[in-house]
Amino acid sequence: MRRKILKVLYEENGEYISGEKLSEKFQVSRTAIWKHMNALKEEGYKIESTHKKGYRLIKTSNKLIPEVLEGDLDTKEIGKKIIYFPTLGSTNNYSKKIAREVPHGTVVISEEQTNGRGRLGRHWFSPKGEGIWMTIILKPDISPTEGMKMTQIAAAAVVGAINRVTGLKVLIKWPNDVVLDGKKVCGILTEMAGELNKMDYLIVGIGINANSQSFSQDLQSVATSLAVHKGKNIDRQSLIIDILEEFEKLYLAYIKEGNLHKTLKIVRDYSAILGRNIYVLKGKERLKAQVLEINDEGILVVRYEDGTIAPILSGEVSIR
Ligand code: BTX
Repeated sequence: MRRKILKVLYEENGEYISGEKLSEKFQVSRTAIWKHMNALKEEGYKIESTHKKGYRLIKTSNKLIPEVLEGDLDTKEIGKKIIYFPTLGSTNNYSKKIAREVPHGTVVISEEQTNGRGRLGRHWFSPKGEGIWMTIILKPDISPTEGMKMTQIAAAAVVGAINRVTGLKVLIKWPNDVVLDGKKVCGILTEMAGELNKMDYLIVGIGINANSQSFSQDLQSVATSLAVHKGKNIDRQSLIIDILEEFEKLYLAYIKEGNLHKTLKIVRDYSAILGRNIYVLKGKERLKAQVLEINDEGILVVRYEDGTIAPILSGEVSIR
């Protein structure tokens, strides 16, 4: 009910609505409404209340309102159900727990993650209200070997959306980072569950530094945010909507056509490494290579210094 009250406040467009009206609408006492308002204020929503007029939501609070997101999203499958938390360990961990019980396309979003994860057990810094920390749960009828293609679809959706919503020119550092001036603004973590030839579910975790102003010393040299480059805060709600709508377009094209053509056009156009000299990181080894192409499977093809040409299925590269 609390979120439904919030949605009503939001739809009033900054105007007051009386406690009486709300209590009639939701069939609860005015004291109950008052308690919900206090809880929402504690969550960080800026709500003004006066004795005579009632309550109003100050829209600049820049907090996510999942019901509004659901309402504004123009999609068929993705985000029809949004599960929202003020705080959570990790949206990927939580999604794994619920994936079998929720519909395909469910999105889990949290204002902060206390245990955000990157690849190989690395930590992902996810401070409260500053970023977009979300996971899309998918149940496609595809082979598990295809699963990693979702990372490419997500990366393509994210660069397009950032470009449209903020005008910033971000690039994809294959396979799972989106960078701005060489620093990470977004990381993607795709995970799967199932058997060798049958996928149970797939989860695509997307972390975007939207409005962070600073990073800890160890992240300063590798991380940046959209707000730092834009010089002002960006609207997370609009960005989430654009990403999910674009993700659905590219995802459905892939399912329908059985290929990644639409996604790969974006991935190639916005690549930070195509044609560049890079290091391929293999364990402790760092091999010099040149990127030749991202092939139709979304796999990176490189030429090593000794002339050998080889595909890289996943893993780490760094720009020389
Ligand atoms: P990755 O392994 O490629 O990158 C992790 C590395 O990135 C860290 O070791 C650190 O150096 C750096 N890093 C950590 N936090 C940040 C940050 N906020 N911005 C920039 N660089 C950072 C990338 O893994 C995949 C990250 C996925 C995160 C999403 S958030 C929603 C979902 N839930 C979850 O727990 N993870 C995913």
